[in-house]
Amino acid sequence: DKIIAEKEKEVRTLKLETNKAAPAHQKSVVRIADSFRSTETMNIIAEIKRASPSKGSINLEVNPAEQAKKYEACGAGAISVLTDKTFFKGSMDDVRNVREATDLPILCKDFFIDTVQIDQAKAAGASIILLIVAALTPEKLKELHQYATEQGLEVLCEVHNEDEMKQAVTLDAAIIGINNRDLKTFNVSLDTFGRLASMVTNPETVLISESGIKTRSDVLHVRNSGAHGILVGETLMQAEDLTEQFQA
Ligand code: IGP
Repeated sequence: DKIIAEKEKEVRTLKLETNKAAPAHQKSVVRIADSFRSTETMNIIAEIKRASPSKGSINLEVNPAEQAKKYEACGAGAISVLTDKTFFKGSMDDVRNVREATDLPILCKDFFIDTVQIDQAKAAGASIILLIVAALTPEKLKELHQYATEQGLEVLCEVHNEDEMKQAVTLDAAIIGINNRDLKTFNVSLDTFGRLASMVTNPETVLISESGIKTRSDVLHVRNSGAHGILVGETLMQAEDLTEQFQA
């Protein structure tokens, strides 16, 4: 709730600044709803995350463009960039810098509550936005989902319990992210993934397991429950040897 209050302030400022928005990026980028479904191996969305409310500082010195290039070289299928400033110390400039550095799909990870933020993400070069079901009313969720889709963006629809999953299924979201971390308590349980994944009936839906993934056995665990992809932040931001970490 604190996060949403902060976002509302931010959106008010953004609306005043929209005329300054840069023209949209022209790179054509693969759609993960297609690319993730057609691969046998696990798809990795590698995240640029400087800090978080649960962990504090994770890696404040990171150069997002360099980090994205390393992720790409290691075989990441997409890059996630946390742009929230207040709680995660990111910015929309991070997306712009990563877009210069790679042609991979970019997920702009923020708390989206207004279409003006979607315009901004697109202009910065993102191809996917995050919609957190827990942070939106059903009407808002539908409105933002439709708007982003019309703008040619993909939507990662994030859920972490049964009620939220029902909403994502009703929306017929093409990509559903199951967050293993409860955003209120910060508790992580990888079993959340399998429990909620079993509620999805459309075989075309791409399922992403998000948060708290650290080891090879974690990856196998969610893979066996049907994950097409994983979203990994902290483990990759703190890895001594990224190549080794990706192979694990
Ligand atoms: C990555 P981790 O535990 O690998 O650093 O988690 C990602 O799932 C996490 O950053 C995340 C997130 C979010 C952050 C998932 N959903 C919503 C902020 C808001």
